[in-house]
Amino acid sequence: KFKFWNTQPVPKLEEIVTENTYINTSVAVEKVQQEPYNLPNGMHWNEIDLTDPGELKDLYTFLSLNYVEDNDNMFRFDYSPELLQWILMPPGWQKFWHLGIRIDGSNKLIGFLGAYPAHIQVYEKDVKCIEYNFLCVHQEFRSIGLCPLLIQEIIRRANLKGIFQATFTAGIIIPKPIASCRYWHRSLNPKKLIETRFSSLKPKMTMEKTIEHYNISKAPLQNIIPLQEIHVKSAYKLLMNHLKNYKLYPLFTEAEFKHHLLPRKNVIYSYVLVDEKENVTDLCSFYNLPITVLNHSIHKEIKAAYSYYNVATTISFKDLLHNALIMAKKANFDGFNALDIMKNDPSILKDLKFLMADGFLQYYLYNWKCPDLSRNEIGFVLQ
Ligand code: JJ1
Repeated sequence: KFKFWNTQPVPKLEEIVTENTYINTSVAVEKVQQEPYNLPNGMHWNEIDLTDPGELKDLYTFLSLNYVEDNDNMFRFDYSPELLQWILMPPGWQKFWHLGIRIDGSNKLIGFLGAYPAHIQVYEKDVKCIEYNFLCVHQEFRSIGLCPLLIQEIIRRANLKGIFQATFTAGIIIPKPIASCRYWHRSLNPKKLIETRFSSLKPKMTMEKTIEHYNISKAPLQNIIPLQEIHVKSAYKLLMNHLKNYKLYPLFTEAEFKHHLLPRKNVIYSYVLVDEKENVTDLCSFYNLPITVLNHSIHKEIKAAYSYYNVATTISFKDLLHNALIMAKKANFDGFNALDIMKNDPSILKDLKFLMADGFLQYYLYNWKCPDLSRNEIGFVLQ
């Protein structure tokens, strides 16, 4: 078990870590392996140019057919092209880290791993990382060792740029998670979610009663408005100040904050409350991650919102999240998903009619070890 991971600078699953430090020391860039890893015959490495509409579409299609599914293979993530650009092209992105594997001749894309820079705080230390995401191998090319090659090649490419740590999340357990979280789900369009079997009718509940149960007011509780350029300085301060409460959080620059939080149509939705001096006092946000419904005659897609960064100071956290649900309903989302991290307490989620979902999310660091974190010590959301 874990034949590949046992060779990597990560703690063993059963290891109890007490220090917060690197595993392998950093090396001079000249000492890093200069040649790419060898791929099986008939395949080659290819950097994908996400500024090229054709290449973006190619990656989108590949992921929409081959990326993560739920444990019953009923649903698959459907990251849109705009969503992929938002995630894979933050400040400091480079094409060198948008790594594809293609078949010689046909040029068919059969593997991908994307990375981008991420500066994170881990306990008392700040760590320069790459964040990697969208590890995906075509369904017909699985179990021939392409995942280890993608990971090693992206790490080599990080090392070549002087970065020796990485962070990522996954639904599965490998050596060794630093934290383990759960997905929770709030129905906004219960009829459609039940018809697709994303959720189910509770015993003794009728469809009408269920629709009534999940009914949500159309008007926000407070005067909440979309985050705009003029709010950036103040909202940035609010978020960074709040994140200091956690043991793992991103150290965004103001430019990164703008990239991640300013609203983008069909991608990222952010709202704020402001005081009389236009200072941002509260912030909530969620992103749009559609889900493909596999093998269904009527419904093809679920429009799902995923909770992002939320900070409440003048209203309760529960009211803030309630406002987020109202704004998501207004924007026609079918459901709202949240991890039980940060202030997303199970008790608050239950009050807002969330149900615990069946998915887990594990947080990982590469070439770093630190004591385990509990869910409410995590202040970091990876899309
Ligand atoms: O969406 C997910 N699960 C759905 C139901 C799926 C149907 C059964 N497998 C869900 N719905 C809520 C109610 C549900 C009804 C049936 C019984 C349980 C409750 O929970 C899950 C999230 O919970 N999604 C996944 O499993 C996708 C993978 C999650 C890992 C993500 C990896 C991220 C990649 C790196 O960034």
